[in-house]
Amino acid sequence: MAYFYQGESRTFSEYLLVPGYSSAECLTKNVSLKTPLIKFKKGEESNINLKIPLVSAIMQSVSDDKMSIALAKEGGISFIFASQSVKNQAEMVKRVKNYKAGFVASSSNVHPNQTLGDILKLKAKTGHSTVAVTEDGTLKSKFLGIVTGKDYRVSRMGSSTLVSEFMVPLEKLVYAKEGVTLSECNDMIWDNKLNALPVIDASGKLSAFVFRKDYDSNKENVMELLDSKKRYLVGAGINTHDYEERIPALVGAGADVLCIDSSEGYTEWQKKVLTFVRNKYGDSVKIGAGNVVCREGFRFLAENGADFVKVGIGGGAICITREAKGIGRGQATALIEVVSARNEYFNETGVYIPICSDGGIVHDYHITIALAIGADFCMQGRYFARFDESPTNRVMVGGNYMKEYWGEGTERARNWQRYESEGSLPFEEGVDAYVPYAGSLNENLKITINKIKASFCNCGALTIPEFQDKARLTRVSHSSLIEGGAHDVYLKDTFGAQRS
Ligand code: MZP
Repeated sequence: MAYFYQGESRTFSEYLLVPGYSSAECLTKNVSLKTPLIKFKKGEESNINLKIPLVSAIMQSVSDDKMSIALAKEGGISFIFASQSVKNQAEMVKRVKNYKAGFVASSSNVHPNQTLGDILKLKAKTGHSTVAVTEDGTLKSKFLGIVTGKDYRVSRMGSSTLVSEFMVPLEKLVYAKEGVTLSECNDMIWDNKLNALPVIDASGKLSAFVFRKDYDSNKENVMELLDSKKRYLVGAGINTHDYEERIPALVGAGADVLCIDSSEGYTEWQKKVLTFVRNKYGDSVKIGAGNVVCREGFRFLAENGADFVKVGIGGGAICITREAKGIGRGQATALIEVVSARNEYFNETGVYIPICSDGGIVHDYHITIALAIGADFCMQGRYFARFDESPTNRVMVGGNYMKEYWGEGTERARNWQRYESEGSLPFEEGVDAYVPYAGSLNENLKITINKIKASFCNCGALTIPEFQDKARLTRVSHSSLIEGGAHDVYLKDTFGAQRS
């Protein structure tokens, strides 16, 4: 007969924190959200700590090199998506490791025979007002000049006007040569009253722009997550098919940590991947595994050498695994069970394995609830997909800006694959969707982090371990959930900033 779990499968929304005593020291500026990413022994420290308990999801629509850089600047880490060729993924990793703060690779490029109409479309899509003009419209060809908003007047020029007629050519531009330092670039920007300074390599190609608007963020950021050579930390997803080829390429490219990307982690395939890593690299390569939602799944991955374990099946915003296959578990319930298995494992072995709560975060306070339950960090997709830094298009839908967001279990994401022999599943486990565009990661993250810190203060805690020790959680009824939002009033500003 089937086994029946006692109790229902619950989500984060079904819990609230009951505040504890807060001393005068409980101020958000005193809270540290430092948290371990990979396992460590009792009495020791993890070799990799995050400065904020957030990582971005292993998804095409979320984590590329641009997102990785933006998140590492803020103290978190991205896992670059694995649903692409090994070569492309390794190149993304390399771009993060080679990134020099302040030097931005141009992603809005045209050739001189394109038109004003093309520039306007590009601007609407990317939001960029500085466009590079190159011989063939890619960064692989010679840099010829730039177009900015000052170079055209839509009311006076036809949309078929050629870029060559209104671009500012290289000979009229102030530019720097590769090898220049960021502070030299900033001086040139100030001395020449520029908004953007092109940096050109020895063969005449555009290697980067340095922007005036980035000046403040280019100053040293204490939250940056750096390796011993002062390069940003970056993670990379892997799958259980081509790992023998993909892992060496990612390790060679400089990935700091890997993670198996799979909706179901309690499998022989994951054991094979973990065994491969331990046999080939010993403990020098760090790898997370998952996803699991029960104690047995956790044990299995822990005993097979996972450096962290990811929890969550079916809770992602774009996930329909539960509908498609009837497989999954409420995220809060899954986390409660896996955290208790992790704590047991720690008491038995003295090895602490961090838990990542993956998917299903709808409101910022859900992150705090996940941490209170015992997660060490949270992986999010929908949250990050909304920002400028996510890889997807910004599009206008029904008068509002949206960003595209699709699951890894959609045909759209699976199309890259070349495992025809194994065949892709004849049904989808994810949806292709939009999320409301929310602006820059930095601005949104500031608010999220402040909310988490404020909740810590309400509970009298200044660190994650202290919070986990002191947190008191209560279940909420459906009617108390309604009581928790604005109710029985008419809201004045229904068009204000989106709540999260
Ligand atoms: P969310 O933060 O958008 O709610 O969830 C993101 C998580 O959903 C990912 O980290 C991954 O575990 C999961 N995911 C990604 N694609 C699918 C799918 O297509 C999916 N079903 O479930």
